[in-house]
Amino acid sequence: MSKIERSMEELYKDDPERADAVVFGRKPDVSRRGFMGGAGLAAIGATVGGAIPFSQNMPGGLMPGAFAQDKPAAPPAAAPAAPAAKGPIPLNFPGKSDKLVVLGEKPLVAETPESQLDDDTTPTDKFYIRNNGQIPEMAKDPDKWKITIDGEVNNKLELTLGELKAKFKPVTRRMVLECGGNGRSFFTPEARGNQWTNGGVGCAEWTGVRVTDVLKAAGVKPSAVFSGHYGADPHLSGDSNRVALSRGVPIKKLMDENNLIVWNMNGKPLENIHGFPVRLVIPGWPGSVSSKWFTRIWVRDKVHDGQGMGATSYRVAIQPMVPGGKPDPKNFKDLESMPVRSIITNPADGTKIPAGTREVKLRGASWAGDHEVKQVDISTDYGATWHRAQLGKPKNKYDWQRWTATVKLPSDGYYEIWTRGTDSRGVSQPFVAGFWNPQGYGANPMHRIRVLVG
Ligand SMILES: Nc1nc2c(c(=O)[nH]1)N[C@H]1C(S)=C(S)[C@@H](COP(=O)(O)O)O[C@H]1N2
Ligand SMILES: [Mo]
Repeated sequence: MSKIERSMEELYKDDPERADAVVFGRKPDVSRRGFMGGAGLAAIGATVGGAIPFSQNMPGGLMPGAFAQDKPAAPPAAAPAAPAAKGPIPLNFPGKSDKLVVLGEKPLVAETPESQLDDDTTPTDKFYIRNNGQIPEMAKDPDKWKITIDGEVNNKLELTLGELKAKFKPVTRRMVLECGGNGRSFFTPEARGNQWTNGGVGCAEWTGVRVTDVLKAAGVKPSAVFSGHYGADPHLSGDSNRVALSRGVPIKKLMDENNLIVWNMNGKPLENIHGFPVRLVIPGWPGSVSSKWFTRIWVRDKVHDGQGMGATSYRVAIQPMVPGGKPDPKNFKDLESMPVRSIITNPADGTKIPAGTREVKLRGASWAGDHEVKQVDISTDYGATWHRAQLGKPKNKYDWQRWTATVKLPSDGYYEIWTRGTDSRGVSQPFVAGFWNPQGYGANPMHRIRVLVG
């Protein structure tokens, strides 16, 4: 134990920002973005050091999370070849909020900052975007859109969306959709892929028909093992022989009655960017199985081998591997249920609160893949003590759970407020992102915000 502790202390002395990244899963460049602007430890001490009420609980030499709002960078159009833009890039896309942050432009990927996830139901303009291929042109005649269910079924189905709507009973469910890579930026060393913080998630009202009802009409054969899902978006290269994304799930998960084929999101036809005219919503598992611009479920007699299956895609290590190490291809399994996560949605990170304030009301959300969230706990003293939040019930299975809490702050000063969710099995969010894997799945460390009183 002392060996690791000593070296961590040394790291704090030599490179506090880096050490902070190791302990809290925060990237050094993210820390630098805030009010410290890259200033050294001495300046930090002078600015907030004396005013950190729980500083005795901070790991030795900890750099407080940099304070104040991140300064938005210029939108991409105004900064053509700017190397490594400083600060988040606001999204500029029709129908979407400019509070979303661009993580990638080709393909287009944007996340929702935690403080923009403060609604019970995520408004469509604030819902994150994740594409793997090109964005297809908007379908002209949605009711003629073709959907195929084939493979290990007794009756191959070829339906139009119009027929699907007429033949099966529609249901509406509020359910979380979350990218498999959500939380990836908290891994050290950096894992390959879009650097999501906690914002690859949203919880919308989805209207559509049950996948199980449609599968019953097709008659699934006993030989069925897995599904393969397809959408109409062209591959990024434009090569028509290649598929942008085609993932699937074991038959047991496919048969979950919560899986929907949806055409409405929040009571309106799907936006094109979210899969118009029809998409799958397979809740609880990586968002990549929820095909947008949905065209086909191929029921298979073996594990699906489409684009995004196998190797290290959407897969985690079976035996823990050395962070940054070389992956052994045999040591991977598919990421199935997403892990428990809780976020503080109000106040926003970096909020300044008037001097003399001794109580802060918090709001947040939590969810846990296939599981329910059992409790959410809050700490204002770097994890020394915890306070139970009031946790709401999900509206239906796979809804997220909103929570509220009131925390007392003993004096003015700099605080960090941490939230930790625990699922129905008793599994909690860890302090740091563990179980590193090359493409960065499953990182769910506690969410941490910074507030300054006075
Ligand atoms: N056809 C198609 N479906 C897709 C994708 C895609 O690239 N193509 N991306 C998937 C991934 S990785 C995620 S996380 C979700 C994102 O859905 P959203 O963009 O509506 O938020 O859609 C999934 N469905
Ligand atoms: Mo995703």
